Amino acid sequence: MKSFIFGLGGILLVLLTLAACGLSPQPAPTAAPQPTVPPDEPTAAPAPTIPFHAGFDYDGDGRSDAALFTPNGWQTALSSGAGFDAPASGPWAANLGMWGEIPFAGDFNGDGKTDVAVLNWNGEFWVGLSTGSSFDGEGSGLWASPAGLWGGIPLSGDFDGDGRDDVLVFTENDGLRVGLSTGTSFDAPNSGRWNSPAGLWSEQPFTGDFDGDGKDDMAILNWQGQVWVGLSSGSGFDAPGGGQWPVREAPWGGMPLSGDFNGDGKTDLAVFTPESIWKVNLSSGSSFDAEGSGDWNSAAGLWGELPTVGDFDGDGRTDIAILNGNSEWWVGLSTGASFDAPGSGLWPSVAGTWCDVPLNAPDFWRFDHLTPNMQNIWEGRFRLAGCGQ
Ligand SMILES: [Ca+2]
Ligand SMILES: [Ca+2]
Ligand SMILES: [Ca+2]
Ligand SMILES: [Ca+2]
Repeated sequence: MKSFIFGLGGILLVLLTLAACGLSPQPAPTAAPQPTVPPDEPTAAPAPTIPFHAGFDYDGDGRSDAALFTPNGWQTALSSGAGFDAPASGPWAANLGMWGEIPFAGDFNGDGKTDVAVLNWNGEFWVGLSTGSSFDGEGSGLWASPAGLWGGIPLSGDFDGDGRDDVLVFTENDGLRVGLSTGTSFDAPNSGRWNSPAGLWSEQPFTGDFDGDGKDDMAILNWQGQVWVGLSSGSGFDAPGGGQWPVREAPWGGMPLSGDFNGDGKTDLAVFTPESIWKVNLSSGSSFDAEGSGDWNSAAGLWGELPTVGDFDGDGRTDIAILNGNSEWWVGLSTGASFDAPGSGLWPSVAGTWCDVPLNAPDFWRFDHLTPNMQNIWEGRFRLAGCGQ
């Protein structure tokens, strides 16, 4: 018995020895360790404040999109975060807008989806409410208002801070006319002429919540490179704190674009210059020279192309996008200190061709001195050089 056990032990010993020598079948080699994959970046927290212009978010998903007024109707280029080709991009049905009328955008009924409107030759406002896939939502149509005047420049903003964007018409001889939205018209109480320390015809107007109090304000850039601000009280642009604000650098001849480029809740001013430089003037609430102001690097933008703004990646900071003569969209995503965050560059798109009018921009169209290849001559209609208009 003992010898049998020893015999078994010997056999086992031999087998173990053989195994150790690699003569018995080996288990499959373990796969080489994989390079460590960093976990996905956490999704950026939503912006803490309601963005100016409701962020130009036509489908209401939290990322800004582009909308275009074209001779053949309305188009949207919806952001997916990496392209302007999200589903539902392309032509959107609407019952407003003759080519030659003046388009603008805002969330006029305050439902979180940005709408479109036109000011027509009769001084009427026609509104197309977004359904998320068209501009013919219930309530669309002619909106009554005391503010309309053909020849004026319509700008939008939530001037009384009730969550619905209103219209401001900047006129040559009739001051600033405001139409406050009721959700179905632009004639809420306090609509009419609003006083302001800012705003002479021939200057460049823009809007935004410059002091971050929840009511959108208006401002102008003048030929001296000065910026004058009219802060909204809810019934005028003459609240305390308005007047000339110090500015870092806002050269006349550039294009002023407003947005919250550093995401602090106060609307800032960027001026895109003929040298293709983005001069960013950050609002402190009482000036446009807060820390971080200066020339921002950008992955996008040559002078002569059509600059627009929006928070295209939905991180709370306003970005820039440019539609160029090849009908390409180039995007510069804000880092808070530059427009070249990862993801910037050429974005695929299903809409936006040269000569379309992109809406995400203040009015710079009427100025005919801007550039030889994009003459924005104001003769009652838009004119883009080479567009046969
Ligand atoms: Ca809306
Ligand atoms: Ca409002
Ligand atoms: Ca304000
Ligand atoms: Ca800001």
